[in-house]
Amino acid sequence: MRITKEQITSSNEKRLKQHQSRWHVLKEQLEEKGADTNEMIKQLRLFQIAIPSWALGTGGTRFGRFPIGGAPRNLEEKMMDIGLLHSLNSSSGAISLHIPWDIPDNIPNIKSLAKELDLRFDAVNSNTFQDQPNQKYSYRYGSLSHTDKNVRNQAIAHNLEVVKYGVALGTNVLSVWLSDGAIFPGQHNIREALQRTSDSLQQIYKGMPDDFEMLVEYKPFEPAFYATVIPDWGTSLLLVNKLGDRAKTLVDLGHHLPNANIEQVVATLLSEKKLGGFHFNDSKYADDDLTTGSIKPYQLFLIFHELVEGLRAQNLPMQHLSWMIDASHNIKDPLEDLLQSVEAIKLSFAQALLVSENRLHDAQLQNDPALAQEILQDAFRTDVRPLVAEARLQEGGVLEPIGCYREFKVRGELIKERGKNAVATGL
Ligand code: PSV
Ligand code: MN
Repeated sequence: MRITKEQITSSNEKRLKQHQSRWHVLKEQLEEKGADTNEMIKQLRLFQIAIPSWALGTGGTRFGRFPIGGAPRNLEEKMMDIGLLHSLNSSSGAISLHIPWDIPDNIPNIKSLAKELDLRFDAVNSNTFQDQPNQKYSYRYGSLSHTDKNVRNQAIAHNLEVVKYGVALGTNVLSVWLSDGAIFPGQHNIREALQRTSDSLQQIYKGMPDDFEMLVEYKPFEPAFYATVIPDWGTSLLLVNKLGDRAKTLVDLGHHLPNANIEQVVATLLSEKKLGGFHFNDSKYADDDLTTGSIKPYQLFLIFHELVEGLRAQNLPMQHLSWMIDASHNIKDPLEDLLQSVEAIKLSFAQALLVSENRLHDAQLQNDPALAQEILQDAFRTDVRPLVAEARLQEGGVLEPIGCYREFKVRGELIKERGKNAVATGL
């Protein structure tokens, strides 16, 4: 299924009057405060968030799965789904592949489909946390950290193969997440497992082309419930610092112990020039992989505030980092969920753009926490939905993504095309 230009225009025409009156009020209000609304719109229009190839089906949990039908059955169909999202929100113009869940068999065809859908390839992800059919050595007891050199070499070779796919697709970022770790105390030698991981990462790093970046993701637990080898940002930073300039840390919002101050992690990594990318999602307890912004929107805003301020201070554009959603959908329609996540990310970004950095900095220098809070919360409590909608409109998307998704009966069409029992590869 494809959404046509005519569908977009006629859906926007219906909503235009109401949008314009809301946008007019907000624009005036923002400009009275000295905000440059044109610049904000420009930044919002440029901002693209990659969709992971594994987030387009209903993931379920280990207790059960409730497929909703019409799931994409192969990479082409996944790209078509992302194309649908992108025509609605004009901000999902990138796809991130997990190998071997999504191996691009016919690269020229995949590339021309991507071009047609206005998609680019974001980071490629390796997978050494599952065994694949016909794989020689098992990852049951780890991959890059394994005690057996043969297993480590197999995992290194897999990562370099993923890099090759990346090169062929035109990306230059490899994202590595390891589930390596011990489930029980004493299971492995913590010090030696870290050392072996570091050595294996060195070999991957050395084997990458000179313009390739490696992002190292951390996670405190699951599936290793006692001691994950790369459990936190400190360990990731330690490893990437040893690797070199092209190795950076990747922050997945769900990969922290409860109440961790993620915005502080972001600020610290940024100031060390070691923040490489993001996996957006939201969580109440652990790696819940819920819709971004559904649980802690204030935290998301504070993270964006650090990002906007930190990147600006270093004269770097937002595009300097890899932005991606990493979520799992248990009961919602995955495409609606992704539309909601992208919207929440853009709203937080827009609110962060509203923070008057000079005033905030003065308040900080004057040691005035009450004023600092007023400034931050003035931005956070501004309803910026018309601003984000205006940016989307100008970029060729629809005013109301979820509303149009339902109006165009996208899920129903996908079920007609692919069937009720279609299942997507991935988790
Ligand atoms: C692990 O929980 C993770 O966040 C990593 O990014 C994986 O690549 C992804 O989820 C899919 O399992
Ligand atoms: Mn992740």
